[in-house]
Amino acid sequence: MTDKVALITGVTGQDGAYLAQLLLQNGYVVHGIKRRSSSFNTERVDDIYVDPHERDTRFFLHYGDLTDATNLIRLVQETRPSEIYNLGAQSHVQVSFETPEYTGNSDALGTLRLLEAIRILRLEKSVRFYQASTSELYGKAQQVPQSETTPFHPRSPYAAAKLYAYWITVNYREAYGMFAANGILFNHESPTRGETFVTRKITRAVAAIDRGLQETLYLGNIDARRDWGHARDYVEGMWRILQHDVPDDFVLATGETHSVREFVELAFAQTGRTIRWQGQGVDEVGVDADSGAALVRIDPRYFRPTEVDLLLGDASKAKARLGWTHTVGFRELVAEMVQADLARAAGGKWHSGRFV
Ligand code: NDP
Ligand code: GDR
Repeated sequence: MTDKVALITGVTGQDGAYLAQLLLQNGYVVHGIKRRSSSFNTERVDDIYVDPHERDTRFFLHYGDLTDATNLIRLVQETRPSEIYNLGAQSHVQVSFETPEYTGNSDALGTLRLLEAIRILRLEKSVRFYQASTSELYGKAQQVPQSETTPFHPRSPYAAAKLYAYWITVNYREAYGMFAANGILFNHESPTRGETFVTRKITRAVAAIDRGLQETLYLGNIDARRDWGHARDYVEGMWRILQHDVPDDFVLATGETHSVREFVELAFAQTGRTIRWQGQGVDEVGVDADSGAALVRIDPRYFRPTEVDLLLGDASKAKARLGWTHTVGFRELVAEMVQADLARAAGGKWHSGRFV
């Protein structure tokens, strides 16, 4: 057991929920910041939340927002964390083209507000700060694979906002001697991945098509390539970054890259379907090899004004210094996500990392 106290922004998101679970297992007291919403938004953490009226708990939720500086200062003051994980963000790349100002406010300035809260409360020497940085920083990278030394070239308002967050984290480390560290994480997914990210959109559609609830899956650029890992592995890496003896920046990645097209093929294969591609460009269609049904079509609405074509990470620094490596490979990830969506479609309930 430990007397460590963690504060997590974005606790209701995919990573926040996995991280809260890991830290509770490691004996931490965990405080999470959730946003006020007109409908329930705590589904991912409902299974670890215990009503404080009922029995002792080490997991607490507080209302807050990264756009509200006074709220952040008060929460840091009240919860007195030894570790802060800044995972909260408007995290959707395509949405950031529609809401660039809000994305900058929450993702860039939100990070600054949290760092300032630490400084205002004079906690620079007692708090360790983790910033959720991203492989989107590399954007139009000239170098493959991408490592901590690869130059950044952001390709979206989201990536530009995260670039500011990355550098302000480095700056507070250098200027004030804070233990402030960036995890530059490549894409990581899970059965609780947000439904509008491409992997989950695909696995949900595969399950719905299998049950006869949907006919066609519409996608954008299926030739984009990503280095996809499992969120459970990556939150372990975040924790290790803050346990390191010095604050530093680390890439977490699998070292494998696959296209959206390959993800589609593998996902449908989980339900016994083979996809044959016909046509070209926006007219390309993914056809069921047995029935001839058009299961996948291209919708240019999902094309981005500027795209990130190829991400492939080199996590050798994290391996050497943190002893971190991924454990879940691409095929296993796709299988787990499809099986989870099939179980969900059949009425299963998510509990402790699986369906029961
Ligand atoms: P999610 O979109 O699943 O979760 C984002 C979380 O941030 C949610 O809890 C959301 O709340 C919260 N949030 C959004 N806006 C605000 C705000 N203004 N104030 C406070 N909280 C806010 O993202 P992931 O869990 O996938 O990612 C976690 C972090 O890691 C993000 O910062 C993301 O940009 C970054 N990242 C993610 C990668 C990935 O592949 N998953 C890779 C690299 C970086 P609500 O539930 O109410 O929407
Ligand atoms: P990404 O994830 O932009 O890499 O950001 P996303 O799953 O949204 O897109 C991956 C690739 O798939 C292509 N694509 C589509 N994407 C979506 N969402 N919907 C579609 O229909 C579709 N069709 C094709 C995209 O063009 C893109 O190339 C994620 C987020 O979690 C960020 O917060 C994080 O920082 C990065 O990963 C690393």
